[in-house]
Amino acid sequence: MSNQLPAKVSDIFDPSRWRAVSGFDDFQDMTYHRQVERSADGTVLRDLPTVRIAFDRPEVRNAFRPGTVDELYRAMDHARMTPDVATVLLTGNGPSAKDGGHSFCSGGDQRIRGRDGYRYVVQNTGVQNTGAQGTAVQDTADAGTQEIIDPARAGRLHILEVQRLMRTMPKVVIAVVNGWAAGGGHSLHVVADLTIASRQHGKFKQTDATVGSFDAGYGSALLARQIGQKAAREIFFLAREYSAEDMVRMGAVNEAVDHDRLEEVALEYAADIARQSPQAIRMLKFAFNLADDGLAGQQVFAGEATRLAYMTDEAVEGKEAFLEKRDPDWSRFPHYF
Ligand code: S0N
Repeated sequence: MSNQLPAKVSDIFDPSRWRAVSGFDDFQDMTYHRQVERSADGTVLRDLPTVRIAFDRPEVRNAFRPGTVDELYRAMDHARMTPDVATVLLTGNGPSAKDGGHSFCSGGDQRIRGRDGYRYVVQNTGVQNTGAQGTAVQDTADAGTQEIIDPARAGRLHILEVQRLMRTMPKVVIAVVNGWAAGGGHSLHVVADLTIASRQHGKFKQTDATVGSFDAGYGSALLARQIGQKAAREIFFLAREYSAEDMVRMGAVNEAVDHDRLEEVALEYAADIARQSPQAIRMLKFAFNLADDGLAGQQVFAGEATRLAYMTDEAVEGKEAFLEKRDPDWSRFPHYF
Protein backbone atom coordinates (compact mmCIF):
# COMPACT_ATOMS: atom_id res chain seq x y z
CA MET A 1 0.00 0.00 0.00
CA SER A 2 1.41 3.40 -0.99
CA ASN A 3 2.26 5.85 1.79
CA GLN A 4 1.97 8.76 -0.63
CA LEU A 5 -0.32 11.54 0.55
CA PRO A 6 -3.20 12.14 -1.87
CA ALA A 7 -3.66 15.56 -3.50
CA LYS A 8 -5.70 18.07 -1.49
CA VAL A 9 -9.01 17.91 -3.33
CA SER A 10 -11.06 20.26 -1.18
CA ASP A 11 -10.55 23.08 1.30
CA ILE A 12 -11.60 20.80 4.18
CA PHE A 13 -9.89 17.62 2.95
CA ASP A 14 -7.01 16.57 5.20
CA PRO A 15 -4.73 14.40 3.00
CA SER A 16 -3.13 12.79 6.06
CA ARG A 17 -6.43 11.07 6.87
CA TRP A 18 -6.89 9.44 3.47
CA ARG A 19 -5.37 7.35 0.68
CA ALA A 20 -6.60 7.17 -2.91
CA VAL A 21 -8.39 3.85 -3.51
CA SER A 22 -6.38 1.92 -6.10
CA GLY A 23 -7.99 0.85 -9.36
CA PHE A 24 -9.83 4.14 -9.85
CA ASP A 25 -7.03 6.21 -11.42
CA ASP A 26 -9.09 6.63 -14.59
CA PHE A 27 -11.68 8.79 -12.79
CA GLN A 28 -12.27 12.17 -14.48
CA ASP A 29 -15.22 13.57 -12.53
CA MET A 30 -15.12 11.91 -9.11
CA THR A 31 -12.53 11.16 -6.43
CA TYR A 32 -12.55 8.07 -4.22
CA HIS A 33 -10.58 7.84 -0.96
CA ARG A 34 -10.26 5.41 1.95
CA GLN A 35 -9.74 6.65 5.48
CA VAL A 36 -6.41 5.53 6.95
CA GLU A 37 -4.43 5.82 10.13
CA ARG A 38 -0.87 7.09 9.54
CA SER A 39 2.17 7.26 11.79
CA ALA A 40 3.84 10.62 12.44
CA ASP A 41 6.19 10.04 9.47
CA GLY A 42 3.19 9.44 7.15
CA THR A 43 3.41 5.64 6.94
CA VAL A 44 -0.02 4.07 6.50
CA LEU A 45 -0.61 1.89 9.57
CA ARG A 46 -4.07 0.59 8.68
CA ASP A 47 -7.27 1.21 6.79
CA LEU A 48 -10.22 2.61 8.75
CA PRO A 49 -13.83 1.70 7.91
CA THR A 50 -14.89 4.86 6.04
CA VAL A 51 -14.64 5.90 2.40
CA ARG A 52 -15.08 9.33 0.85
CA ILE A 53 -16.67 9.60 -2.59
CA ALA A 54 -16.72 13.13 -3.99
CA PHE A 55 -17.93 15.02 -7.04
CA ASP A 56 -14.93 16.71 -8.63
CA ARG A 57 -16.33 19.29 -11.05
CA PRO A 58 -16.40 22.37 -8.81
CA GLU A 59 -16.30 24.75 -11.80
CA VAL A 60 -19.89 23.69 -12.62
CA ARG A 61 -21.00 23.39 -8.99
CA ASN A 62 -20.30 19.63 -9.20
CA ALA A 63 -23.02 18.96 -11.77
CA PHE A 64 -23.07 15.38 -13.04
CA ARG A 65 -22.85 14.24 -16.65
CA PRO A 66 -23.28 10.57 -17.67
CA GLY A 67 -19.59 9.79 -17.13
CA THR A 68 -19.81 11.29 -13.62
CA VAL A 69 -22.71 9.01 -12.81
CA ASP A 70 -20.83 5.97 -14.16
CA GLU A 71 -17.90 6.78 -11.86
CA LEU A 72 -20.15 7.48 -8.88
CA TYR A 73 -21.88 4.12 -9.37
CA ARG A 74 -18.54 2.30 -9.66
CA ALA A 75 -17.15 3.82 -6.46
CA MET A 76 -20.40 3.31 -4.55
CA ASP A 77 -20.64 -0.33 -5.67
CA HIS A 78 -17.00 -0.94 -4.74
CA ALA A 79 -17.74 0.47 -1.28
CA ARG A 80 -20.80 -1.77 -1.06
CA MET A 81 -18.70 -4.86 -1.74
CA THR A 82 -15.75 -3.99 0.50
CA PRO A 83 -16.37 -5.99 3.67
CA ASP A 84 -14.54 -3.70 6.10
CA VAL A 85 -16.20 -0.47 4.96
CA ALA A 86 -19.06 0.60 7.23
CA THR A 87 -19.79 4.15 6.07
CA VAL A 88 -19.68 6.12 2.84
CA LEU A 89 -19.26 9.90 2.93
CA LEU A 90 -20.71 11.44 -0.23
CA THR A 91 -19.52 15.00 -0.74
CA GLY A 92 -18.24 17.58 -3.23
CA ASN A 93 -14.72 18.82 -3.89
CA GLY A 94 -13.90 22.48 -4.20
CA PRO A 95 -14.31 25.34 -3.90
CA SER A 96 -14.34 26.41 -7.54
CA ALA A 97 -11.01 27.86 -8.68
CA LYS A 98 -13.03 30.10 -10.98
CA ASP A 99 -15.19 31.98 -8.48
CA GLY A 100 -14.68 30.35 -5.06
CA GLY A 101 -18.20 28.86 -5.02
CA HIS A 102 -18.78 25.84 -2.76
CA SER A 103 -20.88 22.93 -3.96
CA PHE A 104 -22.00 19.47 -2.95
CA CYS A 105 -23.75 18.76 -6.26
CA SER A 106 -25.98 20.83 -8.57
CA GLY A 107 -27.63 17.86 -10.28
CA GLY A 108 -27.74 16.96 -13.95
CA ASP A 109 -25.39 18.96 -16.20
CA GLN A 110 -27.80 21.17 -18.12
CA ARG A 111 -25.31 21.80 -20.91
CA ILE A 112 -25.45 18.24 -22.16
CA ARG A 113 -29.17 17.67 -21.73
CA GLY A 114 -31.00 17.55 -25.02
CA ARG A 115 -34.14 16.38 -26.72
CA ASP A 116 -32.25 13.29 -27.91
CA GLY A 117 -30.99 12.44 -24.46
CA TYR A 118 -27.52 13.15 -23.13
CA ARG A 119 -24.42 13.87 -25.14
CA TYR A 120 -21.84 11.47 -23.83
CA VAL A 121 -18.19 12.49 -24.06
CA VAL A 122 -15.81 9.60 -24.65
CA GLN A 123 -12.08 9.39 -25.21
CA ASN A 124 -11.22 9.38 -28.89
CA THR A 125 -10.03 5.90 -29.77
CA GLY A 126 -9.83 6.68 -33.46
CA VAL A 127 -12.71 4.27 -34.03
CA GLN A 128 -16.02 5.60 -35.29
CA ASN A 129 -18.66 5.13 -32.61
CA THR A 130 -21.50 3.80 -34.65
CA GLY A 131 -24.02 0.98 -34.40
CA ALA A 132 -24.44 -0.46 -30.96
CA GLN A 133 -22.19 2.08 -29.26
CA GLY A 134 -23.41 5.35 -30.69
CA THR A 135 -24.98 7.07 -33.62
CA ALA A 136 -24.29 10.74 -34.11
CA VAL A 137 -20.56 11.38 -33.94
CA GLN A 138 -19.83 15.09 -33.64
CA ASP A 139 -16.69 17.19 -33.70
CA THR A 140 -15.72 18.61 -30.36
CA ALA A 141 -13.52 21.48 -29.30
CA ASP A 142 -11.44 19.11 -27.16
CA ALA A 143 -8.78 17.23 -29.05
CA GLY A 144 -8.80 13.59 -28.05
CA THR A 145 -12.50 13.36 -27.29
CA GLN A 146 -15.63 12.73 -29.28
CA GLU A 147 -19.15 13.64 -28.37
CA ILE A 148 -21.70 11.00 -29.18
CA ILE A 149 -25.39 10.54 -28.60
CA ASP A 150 -25.39 7.11 -27.07
CA PRO A 151 -28.74 5.41 -27.78
CA ALA A 152 -28.30 3.21 -24.73
CA ARG A 153 -28.23 6.36 -22.63
CA ALA A 154 -30.55 8.67 -24.52
CA GLY A 155 -33.36 9.55 -22.17
CA ARG A 156 -32.00 7.17 -19.56
CA LEU A 157 -31.69 8.83 -16.17
CA HIS A 158 -29.15 6.52 -14.63
CA ILE A 159 -28.61 8.71 -11.55
CA LEU A 160 -31.73 6.86 -10.38
CA GLU A 161 -29.66 3.64 -10.41
CA VAL A 162 -27.21 5.33 -8.04
CA GLN A 163 -30.11 6.38 -5.82
CA ARG A 164 -31.30 2.76 -5.63
CA LEU A 165 -27.79 1.54 -4.86
CA MET A 166 -27.42 4.09 -2.04
CA ARG A 167 -30.80 3.07 -0.70
CA THR A 168 -30.22 -0.71 -0.79
CA MET A 169 -26.54 -0.99 0.08
CA PRO A 170 -26.01 -2.48 3.55
CA LYS A 171 -23.88 0.46 4.70
CA VAL A 172 -24.64 3.92 6.00
CA VAL A 173 -24.35 6.71 3.41
CA ILE A 174 -23.80 10.19 4.84
CA ALA A 175 -24.31 13.23 2.60
CA VAL A 176 -21.66 15.74 3.66
CA VAL A 177 -23.11 18.92 2.17
CA ASN A 178 -20.22 21.35 1.84
CA GLY A 179 -21.98 23.80 -0.52
CA TRP A 180 -24.87 23.88 -2.96
CA ALA A 181 -27.20 20.85 -3.00
CA ALA A 182 -29.46 21.68 -5.95
CA GLY A 183 -31.71 19.72 -8.32
CA GLY A 184 -30.53 16.11 -8.58
CA GLY A 185 -27.85 16.95 -5.98
CA HIS A 186 -30.62 17.83 -3.54
CA SER A 187 -32.21 14.45 -4.26
CA LEU A 188 -28.96 12.62 -3.48
CA HIS A 189 -28.92 14.19 -0.02
CA VAL A 190 -32.55 13.12 0.45
CA VAL A 191 -31.67 9.51 -0.42
CA ALA A 192 -28.63 9.43 1.88
CA ASP A 193 -29.20 7.88 5.31
CA LEU A 194 -27.91 10.94 7.14
CA THR A 195 -27.01 14.50 6.13
CA ILE A 196 -24.65 16.92 7.80
CA ALA A 197 -24.12 20.34 6.26
CA SER A 198 -21.77 23.30 6.40
CA ARG A 199 -23.31 26.11 8.45
CA GLN A 200 -21.55 28.75 6.29
CA HIS A 201 -21.73 27.21 2.80
CA GLY A 202 -24.37 24.46 2.86
CA LYS A 203 -27.29 25.68 0.70
CA PHE A 204 -30.29 23.76 -0.49
CA LYS A 205 -32.50 24.51 -3.47
CA GLN A 206 -34.73 22.15 -5.41
CA THR A 207 -34.44 23.59 -8.92
CA ASP A 208 -35.92 20.63 -10.81
CA ALA A 209 -39.15 22.40 -11.76
CA THR A 210 -37.27 25.57 -12.72
CA VAL A 211 -35.45 23.69 -15.49
CA GLY A 212 -38.38 21.49 -16.53
CA SER A 213 -37.15 18.44 -14.65
CA PHE A 214 -38.77 16.46 -11.85
CA ASP A 215 -37.54 13.71 -9.58
CA ALA A 216 -40.90 12.12 -9.01
CA GLY A 217 -39.40 9.23 -7.05
CA TYR A 218 -37.27 9.39 -3.93
CA GLY A 219 -36.28 13.04 -4.48
CA SER A 220 -39.83 14.26 -3.86
CA ALA A 221 -41.91 11.45 -2.33
CA LEU A 222 -39.26 10.31 0.15
CA LEU A 223 -38.62 13.93 1.10
CA ALA A 224 -42.33 14.25 1.91
CA ARG A 225 -42.10 11.16 4.15
CA GLN A 226 -39.12 12.73 5.89
CA ILE A 227 -40.35 16.28 6.50
CA GLY A 228 -44.07 16.21 5.69
CA GLN A 229 -46.11 16.94 2.60
CA LYS A 230 -46.49 20.70 3.00
CA ALA A 231 -42.78 21.35 3.55
CA ALA A 232 -41.71 19.06 0.68
CA ARG A 233 -44.20 20.69 -1.70
CA GLU A 234 -42.91 24.11 -0.67
CA ILE A 235 -39.33 23.08 -1.46
CA PHE A 236 -40.27 21.80 -4.94
CA PHE A 237 -43.01 24.26 -5.93
CA LEU A 238 -41.28 27.47 -4.78
CA ALA A 239 -37.65 26.47 -5.51
CA ARG A 240 -36.40 28.75 -2.77
CA GLU A 241 -32.97 28.70 -1.16
CA TYR A 242 -32.62 27.18 2.33
CA SER A 243 -29.69 27.28 4.72
CA ALA A 244 -28.30 24.31 6.62
CA GLU A 245 -30.01 25.62 9.77
CA ASP A 246 -33.38 25.89 7.93
CA MET A 247 -33.00 22.27 6.89
CA VAL A 248 -32.15 21.13 10.41
CA ARG A 249 -35.35 22.84 11.63
CA MET A 250 -37.38 21.04 8.95
CA GLY A 251 -35.85 17.68 9.86
CA ALA A 252 -34.12 17.18 6.50
CA VAL A 253 -30.58 17.58 7.88
CA ASN A 254 -29.17 15.98 11.02
CA GLU A 255 -26.72 18.72 11.96
CA ALA A 256 -25.30 22.03 10.74
CA VAL A 257 -21.58 22.21 11.43
CA ASP A 258 -18.93 24.93 11.08
CA HIS A 259 -17.44 24.54 7.62
CA ASP A 260 -13.86 23.89 8.69
CA ARG A 261 -15.04 21.06 10.99
CA LEU A 262 -17.42 19.41 8.50
CA GLU A 263 -15.24 16.52 7.41
CA GLU A 264 -14.00 15.95 10.95
CA VAL A 265 -17.57 15.74 12.26
CA ALA A 266 -18.51 13.40 9.40
CA LEU A 267 -15.68 11.12 10.49
CA GLU A 268 -16.92 11.29 14.09
CA TYR A 269 -20.34 10.11 12.87
CA ALA A 270 -18.62 7.32 10.92
CA ALA A 271 -16.58 6.28 13.97
CA ASP A 272 -19.78 5.95 16.03
CA ILE A 273 -21.38 3.87 13.27
CA ALA A 274 -18.31 1.62 13.12
CA ARG A 275 -18.75 0.83 16.84
CA GLN A 276 -22.14 -0.78 16.17
CA SER A 277 -22.87 -4.33 15.05
CA PRO A 278 -22.69 -4.45 11.21
CA GLN A 279 -25.59 -6.89 11.10
CA ALA A 280 -27.73 -4.69 13.33
CA ILE A 281 -26.96 -1.63 11.20
CA ARG A 282 -27.98 -3.32 7.93
CA MET A 283 -31.14 -4.85 9.43
CA LEU A 284 -32.08 -1.42 10.81
CA LYS A 285 -31.38 0.35 7.51
CA PHE A 286 -33.49 -2.17 5.61
CA ALA A 287 -36.22 -1.94 8.27
CA PHE A 288 -36.29 1.88 8.03
CA ASN A 289 -36.65 1.55 4.23
CA LEU A 290 -39.14 -1.31 4.15
CA ALA A 291 -42.51 0.41 4.37
CA ASP A 292 -41.59 3.28 2.03
CA ASP A 293 -39.99 0.96 -0.54
CA GLY A 294 -42.95 -1.44 -0.77
CA LEU A 295 -42.28 -4.95 -2.05
CA ALA A 296 -38.81 -3.93 -3.27
CA GLY A 297 -38.03 -2.87 0.32
CA GLN A 298 -39.47 -6.11 1.66
CA GLN A 299 -37.33 -8.05 -0.80
CA VAL A 300 -34.12 -6.38 0.42
CA PHE A 301 -35.05 -6.96 4.08
CA ALA A 302 -36.13 -10.55 3.34
CA GLY A 303 -32.90 -11.26 1.47
CA GLU A 304 -30.91 -10.42 4.56
CA ALA A 305 -33.30 -12.45 6.76
CA THR A 306 -32.83 -15.45 4.45
CA ARG A 307 -29.04 -15.10 4.63
CA LEU A 308 -29.27 -15.19 8.43
CA ALA A 309 -31.65 -18.15 8.36
CA TYR A 310 -29.19 -20.15 6.23
CA MET A 311 -26.79 -20.01 9.18
CA THR A 312 -29.21 -21.91 11.47
CA ASP A 313 -29.09 -25.66 12.15
CA GLU A 314 -32.68 -25.86 10.98
CA ALA A 315 -31.87 -24.56 7.48
CA VAL A 316 -28.76 -26.74 7.33
CA GLU A 317 -30.97 -29.78 8.11
CA GLY A 318 -33.22 -28.94 5.15
CA LYS A 319 -30.27 -28.66 2.77
CA GLU A 320 -28.49 -31.79 4.06
CA ALA A 321 -31.65 -33.88 3.93
CA PHE A 322 -32.03 -32.95 0.25
CA LEU A 323 -28.40 -33.78 -0.56
CA GLU A 324 -28.60 -37.06 1.40
CA LYS A 325 -31.89 -37.96 -0.36
CA ARG A 326 -33.86 -38.41 2.89
CA ASP A 327 -36.81 -36.68 4.54
CA PRO A 328 -35.79 -33.72 6.72
CA ASP A 329 -36.02 -34.30 10.46
CA TRP A 330 -37.58 -31.15 11.95
CA SER A 331 -38.17 -32.75 15.38
CA ARG A 332 -35.27 -30.83 17.00
CA PHE A 333 -36.70 -27.47 15.97
CA PRO A 334 -39.46 -25.77 17.96
CA HIS A 335 -42.61 -24.26 16.43
CA TYR A 336 -42.59 -21.62 19.13
CA PHE A 337 -39.92 -19.68 21.07
C1 S0N B 1 -26.58 25.60 -7.87
C2 S0N B 1 -26.84 27.06 -8.16
C3 S0N B 1 -28.07 27.55 -7.38
C4 S0N B 1 -25.60 27.87 -7.72
O1 S0N B 1 -25.75 29.23 -8.07
P1 S0N B 1 -24.43 30.17 -8.12
O2 S0N B 1 -23.61 29.96 -6.90
O3 S0N B 1 -24.92 31.56 -8.42
O4 S0N B 1 -23.54 29.63 -9.32
P2 S0N B 1 -23.76 29.78 -10.89
O5 S0N B 1 -23.10 31.01 -11.35
O6 S0N B 1 -25.17 29.58 -11.25
O7 S0N B 1 -22.95 28.50 -11.41
C5 S0N B 1 -21.54 28.52 -11.52
C6 S0N B 1 -21.19 27.83 -12.81
O8 S0N B 1 -21.64 26.47 -12.73
C7 S0N B 1 -22.52 26.20 -13.80
N1 S0N B 1 -23.54 25.26 -13.35
C8 S0N B 1 -24.15 25.24 -12.15
N2 S0N B 1 -25.03 24.23 -12.10
C9 S0N B 1 -24.97 23.59 -13.27
C10 S0N B 1 -25.65 22.49 -13.83
N3 S0N B 1 -26.55 21.78 -13.12
N4 S0N B 1 -25.36 22.12 -15.08
C11 S0N B 1 -24.43 22.79 -15.78
N5 S0N B 1 -23.74 23.86 -15.33
C12 S0N B 1 -24.01 24.25 -14.08
C13 S0N B 1 -23.10 27.54 -14.16
O9 S0N B 1 -23.62 27.52 -15.48
C14 S0N B 1 -21.89 28.44 -14.01
O10 S0N B 1 -21.04 28.26 -15.12
P3 S0N B 1 -20.43 29.54 -15.89
O11 S0N B 1 -19.56 30.20 -14.86
O12 S0N B 1 -19.65 28.93 -17.00
O13 S0N B 1 -21.58 30.36 -16.30
C15 S0N B 1 -27.06 27.33 -9.67
O14 S0N B 1 -25.86 27.11 -10.33
C16 S0N B 1 -28.11 26.48 -10.27
O15 S0N B 1 -29.30 26.74 -10.10
N6 S0N B 1 -27.69 25.44 -11.01
C17 S0N B 1 -28.59 24.62 -11.79
C18 S0N B 1 -29.22 23.58 -10.88
C19 S0N B 1 -30.15 22.72 -11.71
O16 S0N B 1 -31.14 23.21 -12.21
N7 S0N B 1 -29.83 21.41 -11.86
C20 S0N B 1 -30.57 20.51 -12.67
C21 S0N B 1 -31.88 20.05 -12.00
N8 S0N B 1 -32.31 18.79 -12.55
C22 S0N B 1 -31.63 17.72 -12.27
O17 S0N B 1 -30.64 17.69 -11.58
C23 S0N B 1 -32.15 16.46 -12.81
C24 S0N B 1 -31.54 15.37 -12.01
C25 S0N B 1 -31.56 14.06 -12.57
O18 S0N B 1 -30.57 13.62 -13.06
C26 S0N B 1 -32.76 13.34 -12.57
C27 S0N B 1 -33.29 12.81 -11.39
C28 S0N B 1 -34.53 12.22 -11.43
C29 S0N B 1 -35.18 12.16 -12.63
C30 S0N B 1 -34.56 12.69 -13.79
C31 S0N B 1 -33.30 13.22 -13.75
C32 S0N B 1 -32.50 13.65 -14.97
O19 S0N B 1 -31.43 13.11 -15.24
O20 S0N B 1 -32.90 14.63 -15.60
